[in-house]
Amino acid sequence: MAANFWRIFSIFIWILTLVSSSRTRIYPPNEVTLLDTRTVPGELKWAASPSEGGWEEVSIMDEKNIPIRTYQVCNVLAPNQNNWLRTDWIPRSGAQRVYVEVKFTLRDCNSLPGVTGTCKETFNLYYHESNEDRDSYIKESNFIKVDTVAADESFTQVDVGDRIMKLNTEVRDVKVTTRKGFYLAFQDVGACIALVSVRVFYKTCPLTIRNLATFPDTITGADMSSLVEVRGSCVNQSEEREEPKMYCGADGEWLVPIGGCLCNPGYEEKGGACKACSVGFYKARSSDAGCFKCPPHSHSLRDGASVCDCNSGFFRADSDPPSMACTQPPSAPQQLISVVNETSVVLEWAPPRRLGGRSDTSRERCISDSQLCLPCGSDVLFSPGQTDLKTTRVVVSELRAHTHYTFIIHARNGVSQASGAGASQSVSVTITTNQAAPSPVPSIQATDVTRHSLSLSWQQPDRPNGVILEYEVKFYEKDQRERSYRIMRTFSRSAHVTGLNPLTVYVFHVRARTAAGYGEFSAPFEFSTNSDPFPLIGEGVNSAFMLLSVSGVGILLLISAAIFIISRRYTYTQTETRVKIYVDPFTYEDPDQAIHEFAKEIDVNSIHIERVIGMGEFGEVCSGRLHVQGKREIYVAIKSLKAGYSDKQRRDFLSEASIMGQFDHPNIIRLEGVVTRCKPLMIITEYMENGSLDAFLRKHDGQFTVIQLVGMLRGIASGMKYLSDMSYVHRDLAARNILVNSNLVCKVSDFGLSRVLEDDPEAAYTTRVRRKIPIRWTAPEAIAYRKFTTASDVWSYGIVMWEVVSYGERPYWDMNNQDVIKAIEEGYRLPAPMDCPVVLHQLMLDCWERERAERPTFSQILNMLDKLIRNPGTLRRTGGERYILWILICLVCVVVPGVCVSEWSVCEWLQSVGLERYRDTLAAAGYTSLESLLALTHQELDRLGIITPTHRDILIASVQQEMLSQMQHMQHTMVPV
Ligand code: ACK
Repeated sequence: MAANFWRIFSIFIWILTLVSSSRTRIYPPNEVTLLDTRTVPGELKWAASPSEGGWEEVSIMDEKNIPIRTYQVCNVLAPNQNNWLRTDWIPRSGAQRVYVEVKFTLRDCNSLPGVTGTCKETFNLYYHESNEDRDSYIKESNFIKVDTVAADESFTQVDVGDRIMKLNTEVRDVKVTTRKGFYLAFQDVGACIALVSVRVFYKTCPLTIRNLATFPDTITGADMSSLVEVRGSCVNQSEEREEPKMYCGADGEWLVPIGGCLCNPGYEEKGGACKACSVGFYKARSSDAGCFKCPPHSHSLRDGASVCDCNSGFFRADSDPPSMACTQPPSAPQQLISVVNETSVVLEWAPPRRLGGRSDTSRERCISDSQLCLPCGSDVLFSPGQTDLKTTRVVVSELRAHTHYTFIIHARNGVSQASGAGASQSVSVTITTNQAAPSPVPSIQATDVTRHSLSLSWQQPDRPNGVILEYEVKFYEKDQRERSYRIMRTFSRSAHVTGLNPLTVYVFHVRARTAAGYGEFSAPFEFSTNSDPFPLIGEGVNSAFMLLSVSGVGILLLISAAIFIISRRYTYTQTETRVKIYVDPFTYEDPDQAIHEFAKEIDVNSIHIERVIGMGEFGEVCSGRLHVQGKREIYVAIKSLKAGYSDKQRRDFLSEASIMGQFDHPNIIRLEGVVTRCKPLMIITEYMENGSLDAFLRKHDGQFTVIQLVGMLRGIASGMKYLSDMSYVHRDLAARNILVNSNLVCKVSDFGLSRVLEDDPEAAYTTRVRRKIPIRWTAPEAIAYRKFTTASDVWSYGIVMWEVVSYGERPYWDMNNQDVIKAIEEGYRLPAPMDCPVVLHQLMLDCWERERAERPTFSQILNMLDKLIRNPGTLRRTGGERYILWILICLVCVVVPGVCVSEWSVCEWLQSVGLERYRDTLAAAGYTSLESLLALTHQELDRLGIITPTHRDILIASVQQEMLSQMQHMQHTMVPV
């Protein structure tokens, strides 16, 4: 029965072998085989236990008649089977996880006739790690079980002809990391099995190239989840772009590559390798996409070019990229024309005919004196410049007069230097300069300064450019700027200037004249005349003069009583309603919060600055246009904060806008907005065409009707009423801080707090207060103890009235601040200006009440002015009586000799008017004092034999003029209230 069984079984194996051996033995590329029984030549001779009656090695032939080794066991009838079969030692060769593929057949127990419960349908797989092949026997206890293997397919019939047997293939994996190799063992426990083949292998991620980096054949990790990090190496002719890396998975698959390499210059990627660019092509940078054709006028003669060489006659500048065509230097500029104007020359030329294929052509001009062939010095000016010109026109100025010059114009481009081309790209012209006006006088000195005169001297101009025929001296009072000036001419380099006012700063300019005409005026030089030795008020008062003053006061009292109409006191009514209160921006901790609450931020691009109109404390004041989107364009004034400001300056500067932004009144300067988000910071206000009121009035002295003047005053009063309604105290109300527009509308300006008085040139320190105060405009209580109120603004308004009616005269003329303070304390007030309606002067005097509660409010002032405008008749009565007053004074002086004492002697005065020659004549006739000369008449002059008409005029008119100017000083003290 057993022999029969084996026969059947062998046939079965044979059939099965035919089926299986028809398969090819090509392994997948990522599997490395350590053992394959089908490829072992000869017998396997594995260890078996028991050595007999258990596993048996059976050789069979495959279809190609190649013998293959199998092991079989089929002890299904006997119980308690334990048959072991062990492979030879298998070196692991670096593998960490090996796979065991077993192909086998297994007999279905049910199909075996007569078998009892001893038959099994599984076998067990074991392994044992070991460093060497030394065990010839099987030590079962060393082995670790991998798995129990069952068949997927089994056969039940030995009915070979109509049934195709299937082969079972089972794969198990084992981690082998501790020894150099291992054994495998198969344990049979009573099954009918044939091990047709056993293959042992491990997996690798096979060598690959990704992103131009080579990744080597890599054995997978020990665990199914492990990833082996592998660093790639750049392929030939490539360089690393970013470290190339890839991970090898347990299944022998590469994961996504990271980083990679780029082909070197001259090489491009083709099929995962870097191939040289062929002839006529180049690749400049490794990052370039590939090889490019050589640009125009260039070539490459060998493979692998990173740049193409220029064809002969063509060049490349250092800064030209390799992709740019090779170019040529430009040809020379053409049609050079020169136009000489005195000591400057305009050079114009046409561009070169050939630009050489480049756009960076510039003209570089050299210049030299043709005789000495020296380059021009740095004092010669070139506009727009001497080199790198992009235009074809240049103006050369500050050349020496009557000198030959040669100008060479070079056309250059980026390859001019590389090409070494020179003269062929240039054109030249020689010119001779003409006569030129003299340069300005470098400096002016003053000597012999007195109260009314000084002597000037100066150096010759650095470049006279000819014989100097004459010098011209221009001078003016600094305060007046250039509104009115005097001119003197002289042949020498000095001049004696007379007729100046005492203690006044004058500005002098000198210019020279040659046959070529006048040169430029020198820079301004400022000198001050000496002070008046006999101040009218204050310490050092001359006793005689005091007498004169006191007598004058008495007389004036009399005369004023006789001539002036005693003005009524105004009955003022208070009708103001306070609506809005001004907020002091300094109460804000953050000044920017105040500014953005009260002022609009303006986009700097909507401002077009046109010209500078003045200088403020913080920087330039300009005029310009503002065009806010959706609104019509308007003219504006732009005040800017100069660079390098401190935090305090920024705060003070912006405080003006924060204040102004709270006001909305036709007689208050309107704030358009601020620029704070970019530099310089700006304050934008409406533009006032006629500038500040004081200068405007001086410019139009005597040109307005009284009604026009009162109209201006009304505007200012209205603006001030608005400010006082808002509880804002201005503190620096003065004509210089009122702006006038083209319709003669006056608007109050110059706001700010601590800033105001620091900023005002009129502000001075007093001995009693620490802050600067514009003394002449300020009420006594504000000077004395800084009591600034609307009432002190009213005082200032009275001064502004006086400034307006006197067309910008300086209040208290040239009296010094101390004398002004003293005179006010003593009760004296400014007299009515010439032609001033009495009623206006009375209003001024009301504003200058010592007790501030007695002063009118702005509302009352406004009412008063409105009444005057409605009844212009009330304005007709003016202080023309002043003339009578003057005559009376003269009479007093004549009648009571000695009462009026002139500070000048007759002799000095005659000298000053150039009539010294009459000194003896007059002295002999008893004219020993200036006031005695007031008695001179034409008849008297006839009698004295003084007949020259101009001399007679001077003697009669000038003496009166002199006395009148002295009287003006007296009058400061002569209007007691
Ligand atoms: O007397 P002005 O011409 O008038 O010179 C000064 C100068 O700027 C410095 O303050 C003039 N100025 C100031 N604000 C304005 C304005 N809003 N419109 C016209 N001129 C102005 C001022």
